Amino acid sequence: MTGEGELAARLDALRRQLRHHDYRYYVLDDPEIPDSEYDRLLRELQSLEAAHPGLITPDSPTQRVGAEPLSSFAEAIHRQPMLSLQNAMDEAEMRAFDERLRRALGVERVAYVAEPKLDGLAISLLYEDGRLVRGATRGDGHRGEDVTAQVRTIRSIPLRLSGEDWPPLLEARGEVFLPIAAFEALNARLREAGGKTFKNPRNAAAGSLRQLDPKVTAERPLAMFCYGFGAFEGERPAATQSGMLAALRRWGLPVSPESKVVEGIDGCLAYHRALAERRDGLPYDIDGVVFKVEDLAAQERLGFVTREPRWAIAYKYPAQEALTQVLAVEFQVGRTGAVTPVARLAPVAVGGVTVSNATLHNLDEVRRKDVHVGDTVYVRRAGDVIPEVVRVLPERRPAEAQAVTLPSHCPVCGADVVRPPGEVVARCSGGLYCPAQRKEALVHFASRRALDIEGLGDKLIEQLVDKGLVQDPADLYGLSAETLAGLERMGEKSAQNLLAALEKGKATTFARFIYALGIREVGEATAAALAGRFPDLETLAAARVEDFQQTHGVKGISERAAERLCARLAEAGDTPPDGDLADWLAGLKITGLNRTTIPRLLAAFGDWAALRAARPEDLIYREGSLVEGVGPVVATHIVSFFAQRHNREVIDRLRAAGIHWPAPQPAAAAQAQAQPLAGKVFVITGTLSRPREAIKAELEALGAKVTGSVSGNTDYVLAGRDAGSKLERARALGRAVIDEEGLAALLERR
Ligand code: 5U1
Repeated sequence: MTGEGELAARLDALRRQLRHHDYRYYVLDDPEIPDSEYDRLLRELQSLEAAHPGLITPDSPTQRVGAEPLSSFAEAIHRQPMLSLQNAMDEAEMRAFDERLRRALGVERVAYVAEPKLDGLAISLLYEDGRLVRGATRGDGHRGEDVTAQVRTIRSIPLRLSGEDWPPLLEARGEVFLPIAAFEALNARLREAGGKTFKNPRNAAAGSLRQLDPKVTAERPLAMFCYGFGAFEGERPAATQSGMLAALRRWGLPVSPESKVVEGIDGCLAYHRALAERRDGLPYDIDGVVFKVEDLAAQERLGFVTREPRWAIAYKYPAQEALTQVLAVEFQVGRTGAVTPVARLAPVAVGGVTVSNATLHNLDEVRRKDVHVGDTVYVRRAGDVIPEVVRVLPERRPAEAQAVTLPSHCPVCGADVVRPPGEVVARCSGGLYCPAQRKEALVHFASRRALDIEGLGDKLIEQLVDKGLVQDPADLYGLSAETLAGLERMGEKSAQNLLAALEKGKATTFARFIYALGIREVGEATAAALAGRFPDLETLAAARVEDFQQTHGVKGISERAAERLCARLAEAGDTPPDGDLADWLAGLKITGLNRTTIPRLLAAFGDWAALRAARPEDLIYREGSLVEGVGPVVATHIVSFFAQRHNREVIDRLRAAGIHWPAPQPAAAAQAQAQPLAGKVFVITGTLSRPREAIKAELEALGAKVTGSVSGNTDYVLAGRDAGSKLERARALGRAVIDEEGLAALLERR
């Protein structure tokens, strides 16, 4: 075989394999190979195609997402109208339907194909010569929108049919939907980003499919089940509805695994009842069961009334949404301390279940949906997920309706509730003793990277807390061998081992201890950074939010104010103005230079000479974090944690029980030793005995920062021979000026 022939064969083989594995994974939900192996095949195909772009085919598995967003959807005319379904709302209507059909067909019993009615949107897929050439929405039944590029991103829809016996032209019809878990995840993402959420999976599926940019559609894990045919050229593969569905399956199209032939009305009712039982456990929303006459010839004989076939019906389930009233809004505290608003509702039946509580997610969501106590609201439940308030009917709001406010204290333990600026979720700060967070706090405390208490796992913690033996981590150290030995799955030996592990864990490090406290957003790295920065726990506990910030310039002075001030100072010349400097500055009438900022400015840049030497960048106020990973949000969590008396009490008891760490903490001490100039800002100027770069490197290795210009933040100016303007500036700003000898002396002192 030629090289070209081999390449073509390899491309073909890879595409066939990938198609097969897509089918196993996305249609059958039964993968044959691990993801890593799939990725390997895909990468090989991608790199071959990248090297030979002329050999890329539109139905290659790499070509699902089109390159360009559309400017609008083109019209798609249906070759055969897309019909809708008649409904039965109760058993009597269902019986009447069966009765009508039996009479019309002159038979005693009708066989039906039953399958779930998915709550999604109807889509037509057109295959010509086995290749997907068009995807279209239903629209008004005659013309819809061309969503080919979007439909191609749905992984369970084959771009090319498999098997042999597909007809030259096939229009498969079915429902595109978003599984509930994907819907929940999408809404959580939107909520986190502060965006508008989708009301239900159906809206989310429609919104995702009708994206002009198919890349957006590709990010939403849409799925599809085909339930029938539209246009069809060539020989029919079967004479029954179930036979046709089997053919669709054979050609690689997704068909509901729930679809089944049932006999007569009793079969229909039994199927409907059985599926209702399982409705909440299904991974997608359904709103009923569709029954279709099994015999295609009978379907043809029955025909249509206006836009509905006589041979099919949707027997609906109770709606998943209902109207009710918000009686109160309470706040729940989760395992991680998240404080979540929950609506207490007037009990209402939703989808066959009585609902009296619904989540409101967070306070932003409450504001966005504008929920007040007393409001009439739509609640929705789907699957096993917690019911939620979907929207308010503002026109039904009573005069006495009350706005919802976040409690200042945890409803469980009374600790402060904190919501750092910019955060969506409010949290209880009583992490070490709040009963709602007890188990989580203990599991974290004992975990390997915290105090590493071997043998103290989730199950044991569960028992200890449930039996009231342990309420906070300090209680662990009061446990006796007898108490422990009395627990389930705990012998004398394991009890002894656990006590030994507790004892062993007492000798820890400062960083581990900080991490073990479970302060919100303080992970291992942040705990280590804190341990390196703070000499002891007392200092850390006493820190204020501002203490975690490093500031430059003068608070309150903006870029614009700094620039205008410098310009006026330059105009003013060397001689100080007569009278009070503060008055002179106020007289400049510069926005931002006022009674608050002028004293700060003068405190930092004392006199006329210093002020005149300042450049805008010396004056402009900026903030940064002093400790790696600790911005204002994390700082708020740290400060709030230590502000809780109960947290401090637990810490005191832990230390009284013997938890200790080397003081000063070895890492900090070692770092201090190795980096005697940590945090110091140097400027090097003039001619020195060694190359400037070498001195710079040495200073940096000792922890210093070397900058190019002298400012109010400069700690030392290392000045050599013939130093010029920088030396002058340093003097004007009152910065320490040293020579090489001075530097040597400084290092010796440290
Ligand atoms: N499962 C299923 N859903 N569904 C919707 N089958 C089905 N059939 C439909 C529709 C609108 O219509 C055909 C009977 C024409």
